[in-house]
Amino acid sequence: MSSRLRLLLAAVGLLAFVWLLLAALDRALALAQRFMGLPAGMRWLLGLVLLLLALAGVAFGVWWLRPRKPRAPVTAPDRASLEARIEKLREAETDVEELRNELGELDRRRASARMYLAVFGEISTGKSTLIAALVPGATPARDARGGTTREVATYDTTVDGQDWTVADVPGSSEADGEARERMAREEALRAHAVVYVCAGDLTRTQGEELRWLGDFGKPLVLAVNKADQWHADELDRILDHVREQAGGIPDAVVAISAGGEERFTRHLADGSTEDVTRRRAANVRPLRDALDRLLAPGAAALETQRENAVLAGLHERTGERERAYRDEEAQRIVRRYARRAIVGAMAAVAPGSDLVIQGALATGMVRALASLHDVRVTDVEIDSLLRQVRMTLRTGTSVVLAIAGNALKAFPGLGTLGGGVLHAFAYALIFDSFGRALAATLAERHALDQDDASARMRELLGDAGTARLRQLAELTGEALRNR
Ligand SMILES: Nc1nc2c(ncn2[C@@H]2O[C@H](COP(=O)(O)OP(=O)(O)OP(=O)(O)O)[C@@H](O)[C@H]2O)c(=O)[nH]1
Ligand SMILES: [Mg+2]
Repeated sequence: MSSRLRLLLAAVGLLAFVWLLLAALDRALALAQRFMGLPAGMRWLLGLVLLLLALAGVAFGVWWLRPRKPRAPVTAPDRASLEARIEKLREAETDVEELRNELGELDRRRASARMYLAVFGEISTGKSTLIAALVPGATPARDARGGTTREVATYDTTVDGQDWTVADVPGSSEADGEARERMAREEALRAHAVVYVCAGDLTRTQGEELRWLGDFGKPLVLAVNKADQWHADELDRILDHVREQAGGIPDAVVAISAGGEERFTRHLADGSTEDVTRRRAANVRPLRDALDRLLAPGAAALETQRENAVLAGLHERTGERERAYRDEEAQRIVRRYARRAIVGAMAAVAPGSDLVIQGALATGMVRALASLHDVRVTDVEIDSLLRQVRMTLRTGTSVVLAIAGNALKAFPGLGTLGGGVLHAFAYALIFDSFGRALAATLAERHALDQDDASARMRELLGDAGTARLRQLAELTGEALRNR
């Protein structure tokens, strides 16, 4: 663009701005004049309203710009309640060995009075190399291929009179590494402090992992490794960016060079070549300093956060077991009641009559499922739920009977069982759909949400996959033969 054109544009812009300014001034003056023309009472009222609006605006600004509190650390349930839950699972013959071992490890580490440090991060970021530099004398497995550290390996050492155990945990974010990643995370929870190693800008997964670690509130250092790869100004830029990405979650962000070995091919004077392995110079001083500062309170002082993190992790894992146990138990309950409904149907149903859900059985199933999920239900609630279920059935009878009819054709063995099988199968489908629907509602909402249960039931009644129909056909056949 020529300078003349630019000058012209600037002049036009300036004129437009001045014109706008004058127009705004004119408008303000006109408003002021009208304001002054108002009766005194109105003037006061309007003035008050304007003042209130201005105050509200200021208050909103202050609230918006308030300093944000850092996220509160994850809260864990107390140990006694966790132990009680684990004991309950054990009584239900669930394998809880792993959970109890974790509690044992918690105590063992507390009693040892050692400082536990976990080195955590994605594959090949240099964790094993870093430990070798940080804990002289240790020789962890190192390799240029991703995923060399398969198991949690620990190294004992003494730093300034304090006994340390450093854990080298398997690299996360590796294909097929889900179990390994879980192991890594569990080890990170067991440590007093965590060093998160990366080798450049953080990826989204790394950012998430860092946030997850940060939520436990234990000392956390983000170490940007392989600093030797960059020039000083480039490193500064990367560090700034990583700090920004980390968003204040780690207690410190440091650049280090763990060292490691590099291989290259040397060309000799006689024209031949040889492969040479050379150690890179290591510099982990900034990490050492950060750790000295963060771990200064000592293992005992950092024990509360460590215990909190372990218990929070255990709470998650126990919850998973509880859910799995409840799912299985709910299936058993539904099957038991479906079987009873089949037998009951054969005894009571006059062919051609409506499908009326058997009240006592249905009530029994609702109670059993609610009690499994620790949800209290009253008789009134159960009655109301059953009323809604009956209504759903009234409109769905033909669908259910059609499905049952098709099932009789698809599984010819059922036909040999005599009359009434159609209804028996229909009841199997009804109880199975009702039971599954209710179990899902209870598991998800921890309440007897009757609308949700009915909606799920309608869906399950109309859409019974082949596998489910086969199961129900088998159940019907079995129940009728053993009658
Ligand atoms: N340039 C450079 N390379 C490094 C540095 N530290 C480690 N490396 C190299 O990075 C590669 C991976 O190092 P490891 O220590 O095995 O990485 P890791 O994180 O333990 O890997 P996994 O156990 O597989 O997750 C090796 O080739 C190291 O030589 C460093 O400071 N600078
Ligand atoms: Mg490793």
